[in-house]
Amino acid sequence: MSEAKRLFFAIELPEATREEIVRWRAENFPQDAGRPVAAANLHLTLAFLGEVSAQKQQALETLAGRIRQPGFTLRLDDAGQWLRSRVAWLGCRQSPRGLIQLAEMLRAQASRSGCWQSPGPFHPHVTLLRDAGQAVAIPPPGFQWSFPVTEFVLYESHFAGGRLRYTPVNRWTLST
Ligand code: 3AM
Repeated sequence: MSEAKRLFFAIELPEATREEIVRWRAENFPQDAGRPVAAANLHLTLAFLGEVSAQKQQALETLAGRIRQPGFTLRLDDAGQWLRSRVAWLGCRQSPRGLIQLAEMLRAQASRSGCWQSPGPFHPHVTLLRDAGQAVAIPPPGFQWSFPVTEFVLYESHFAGGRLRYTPVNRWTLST
């Protein structure tokens, strides 16, 4: 029997955007503010699934493939910190309807399939720093990254070579 995998659905950020964000982060957050998330790992989580068996993964992928909705534009123009979870993040001042709809759909499918259920409402964000246990100065407004979201991705989270890696295992196009 194959081992369970730690999985989550997310939106992938374009590589150029990830690189720009990393540069901006280095210029705008003090080095001791927290542990920076690697550029390759910057993403926006839609639904965390926890440890999932191969059989359940197959069922979730089938359900994900049934989602029919148009793409949307994501504009990352907000930043903040959650002290309780010790993260600093990027987000949207106004979340697109399509983003909320997609996350809601995936979370409901996961919950119906008996996966781990995310507590509370969906707070769309891209984690920038972890272990940010002390209040950090949030960069002033004026930054913005905008990009079209035309697909969503199923990622596996795993440790390899002493590092946390997020590997895409499947992706689905958003279309009407
Ligand atoms: O990108 P963020 O940080 O929002 O925090 C984890 C990361 O989301 C989250 O899943 C994403 C990929 O690991 N995550 C990890 N464990 C979690 C849990 N038990 C979790 N989200 C909710 N509950």
